[in-house]
Amino acid sequence: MSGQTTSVSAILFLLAVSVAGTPSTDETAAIAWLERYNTEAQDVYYRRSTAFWAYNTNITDETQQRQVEVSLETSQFIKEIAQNATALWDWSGMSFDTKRKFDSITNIGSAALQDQTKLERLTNIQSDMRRIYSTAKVCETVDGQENCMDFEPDLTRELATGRDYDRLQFIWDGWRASAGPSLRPLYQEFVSLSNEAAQANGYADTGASWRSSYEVDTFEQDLENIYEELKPLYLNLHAYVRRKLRETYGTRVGLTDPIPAHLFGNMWSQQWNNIFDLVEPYPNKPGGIDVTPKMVELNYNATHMFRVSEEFFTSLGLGAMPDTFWERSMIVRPTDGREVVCYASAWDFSRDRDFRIKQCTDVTMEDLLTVHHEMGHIQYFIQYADQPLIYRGGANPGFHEAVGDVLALSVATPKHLKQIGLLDEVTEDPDADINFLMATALEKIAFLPFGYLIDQWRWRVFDGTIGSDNYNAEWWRLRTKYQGIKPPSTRDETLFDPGCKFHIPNNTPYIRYFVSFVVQFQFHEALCKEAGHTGPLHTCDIYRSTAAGDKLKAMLQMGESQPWPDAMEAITGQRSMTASSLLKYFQPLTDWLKQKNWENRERLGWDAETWQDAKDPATSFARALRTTLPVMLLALMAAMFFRC
Ligand code: BJ2
Ligand code: ZN
Repeated sequence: MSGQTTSVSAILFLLAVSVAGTPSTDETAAIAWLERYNTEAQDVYYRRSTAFWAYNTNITDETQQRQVEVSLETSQFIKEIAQNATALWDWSGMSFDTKRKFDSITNIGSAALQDQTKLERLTNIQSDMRRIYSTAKVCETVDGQENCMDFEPDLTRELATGRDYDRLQFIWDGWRASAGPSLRPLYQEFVSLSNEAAQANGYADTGASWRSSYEVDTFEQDLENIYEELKPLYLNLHAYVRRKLRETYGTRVGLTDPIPAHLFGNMWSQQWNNIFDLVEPYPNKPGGIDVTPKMVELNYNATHMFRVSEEFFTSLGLGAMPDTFWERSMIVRPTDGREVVCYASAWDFSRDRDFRIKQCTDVTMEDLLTVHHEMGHIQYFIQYADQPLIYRGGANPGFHEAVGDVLALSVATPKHLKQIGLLDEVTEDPDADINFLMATALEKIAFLPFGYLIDQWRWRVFDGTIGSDNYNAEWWRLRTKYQGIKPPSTRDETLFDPGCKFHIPNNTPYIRYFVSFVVQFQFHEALCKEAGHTGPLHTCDIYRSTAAGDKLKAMLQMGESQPWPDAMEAITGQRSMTASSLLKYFQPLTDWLKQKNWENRERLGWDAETWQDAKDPATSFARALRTTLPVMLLALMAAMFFRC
């Protein structure tokens, strides 16, 4: 069925129930109309997913063109449905459920752009941004030959394993020089068009429209409160890691300064697990397990990693992957020279239980955890597949992000790794526990300020507080303020460092990950209780607990049909987001870090100005004046005194 036919048929069925121009209040008829919508929309979204998938797994001019065409057809469909819904139905007095459905289909995203040329431009910009990011490479000349490195796996591996300051900086700078500058003008134009669409939808700007998915007026303040609660733990981790990095890299890491951003084993310093070897609390004890060598030794491959993850889900009584998942997913980077969007993602095609993952899987523990993350999305898709299309989504976007991570918290415990053959022995030892918690903190606690700041930047870009002449400066102000890191080289406004993080050119909201990193510990604690776990929270493994599985399933099956506090209550008994489970999980490490930092007389935090002073001529002049002025005055007074 062509897109054109789809939208024409949509209009026809809508007109067929129209009542003399007055919106109807007949709820039974409205429900039948919504059901019809559901069937038609599934087809439309399936076509769209198919075209997007074709592009993401084979970036060419043709697949890009096709993706843009189908996107525009879909927007047309969405717009017509919303217009007709409003013309045909007055749902203000209908039930909660019907109202919720109508509210959802009349909130139409970028399709709200009235001007077709602008909509087409917006769609094209989004494709171009994805393409620029996904095909960017860092090239160097080796023995007279040009060698170009892809982000995955080349740059990722170099950053994860490299320990040479200058080489790491070469990779870090190279990536930003390659992807950033050409994204900048596109992003600027994107912001303006995207805001126009959001405003046509009744929101102040795109950021406001994103925040509305959380259905809480106090959302920003709630997050800020949670962030403040978690900050002391981050500051303690940061100070401890900073001292350890100084032991490795010498005075280039200042003990009261922000840390150079390229030293964390990750392109964005967002998770620091790859430098565990540099910061391990008890190097002669076990606990901080990286099972990568064991995976290699056991000849793991991508399929095996996905099967291990699937088996965890089925052990809880949750769903296995359908055959088509295995047949249609792309779980390794193609070797036939195709350019693909490698960044791991999970896809719901909206029909026929067609769910897929696209991941350029590397045989590492880090990727094993990412496999679980993506499989968590698929499990959510499976569980809410019987909901109407409108309700197939996470209770809020952060819930969707949390599912796979919750399981991964169990998978990464020494007890579990031993059970699945990835670890030879488990030692009961408090020092090993601290090693384990440190490894987990490098992944979970290090992430918190990063997860928080990305959309602080974007929300302010969308509401105009951050203008395009300040994109990079404000990005680094936030990176320094929250993460306590600084760039290893001078940045300016010809560069566009935010664009070098996938979710910016891909236009994926990011606060969902911050929410996820908080709520996943609430879910973990609740499921551990259900599984009858006793002992410290960080030792819990819910493997094979169908009681925990049932609890999780009940929440997943709700999809987006209820406001998220109801879903939260179904699984935890609480109705709000709280940092308490996370803090409980890390309590032993928090105590240890505080003690360690006290012994080292550590100054927590950093001077936020440090790197900016060094590069900004205005502030360096002011600083120079501040330090030299008193000396000059003294000299002047002395000279006058001796003359007299
Ligand atoms: C590795 C992971 C995303 C994810 C991908 C890419 C962007 C959206 C999807 C969506 C899912 C959905 C990712 C993991 C934790 C931190 C963050 C990061 N990839 N996406 N289709 N992560 O969330 O799975 O798959 O249904 O909305 O980006 O920064 O790496
Ligand atoms: Zn995700």
